Amino acid sequence: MHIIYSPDHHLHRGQYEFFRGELVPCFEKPERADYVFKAVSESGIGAITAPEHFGIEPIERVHAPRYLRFLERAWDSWAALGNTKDAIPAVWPIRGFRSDVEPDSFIAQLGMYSFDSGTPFTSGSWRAARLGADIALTAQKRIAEGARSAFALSRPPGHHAGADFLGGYCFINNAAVAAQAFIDQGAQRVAILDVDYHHGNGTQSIFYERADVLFQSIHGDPKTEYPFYLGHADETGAGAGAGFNRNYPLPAGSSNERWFEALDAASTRIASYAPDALVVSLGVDTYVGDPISKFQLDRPEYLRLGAHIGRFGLPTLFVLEGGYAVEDIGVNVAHVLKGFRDVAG
Ligand code: 6XA
Ligand code: ZN
Repeated sequence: MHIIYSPDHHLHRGQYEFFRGELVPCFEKPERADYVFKAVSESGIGAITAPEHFGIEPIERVHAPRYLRFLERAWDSWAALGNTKDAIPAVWPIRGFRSDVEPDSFIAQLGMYSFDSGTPFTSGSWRAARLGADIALTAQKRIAEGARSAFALSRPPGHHAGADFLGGYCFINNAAVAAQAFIDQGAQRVAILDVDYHHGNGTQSIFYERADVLFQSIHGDPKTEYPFYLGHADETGAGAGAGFNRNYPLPAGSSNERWFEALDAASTRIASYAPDALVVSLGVDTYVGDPISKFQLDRPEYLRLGAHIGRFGLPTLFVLEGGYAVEDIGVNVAHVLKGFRDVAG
């Protein structure tokens, strides 16, 4: 398995996020990827190499250019207002407000391009997010060159980022960028399987009206779990994409048995779709010890998940998403990859 990594994810280091009424140190922190790097290094799952650089074009295939320009300039705009701390939005154009008029104020723009207050933007966020996309694209390239599998070991994560919005610690949707790259290079169908605890609302929204990318997500029921407003079972795609989106919302606290039943249902759909490639949004915040999530997966389940994915027999690109039990996420990710490798070679 090819593993793509750069230590420059450290460029993105948010200080605080709002959590239950107070500012707390960010859950999404550089140590997460450091622990994953350590675990995959020690496991010998595959060679770890640096990303190549692909420019902005493959990112513009899934994100609006004006949103990317906003992100590129965001830190300078924020700093020009005399700010030195992280940029955090505090006002949003909710129903009845106008979002078709681009405001001049950076504060207003930040609210327009965000859906939560939990995603601090720092001086290095744009460079780290770009690097994350390069890591996903390098992993995708390895598979396009014939590799069976690759792992994009990057942060910040991506699956909450939509075509023109950030949130949930995500700025650029790495899984979507990689899936689109497969399509642009000739794939007819790509499946995305999102196993993070949280619904991949950004990925869903990017591909919702398309049949060439099947999106499936197993996650905490959005009636009680973040991101709350998307991820219900009746969201099945629209227009040409009708039938190509499937959500498996599970109650917080669901058993592992129930989680694997959802995985079986998603697997049946993947088999009938017969994709050319599979992208896995690999969050391990499904872990029993995760501080912000409520499923119960543990080491044996991560091995089982990896082996299950290996049995699809597909070219497979793993992209790192969430997981906040910092010292455990490395081992948990390595277990998924080991389980996969034991089956897929
Ligand atoms: C609210 C929780 C954000 C969860 C982000 C995540 N600040 N997404 O792990 O997969
Ligand atoms: Zn998550």
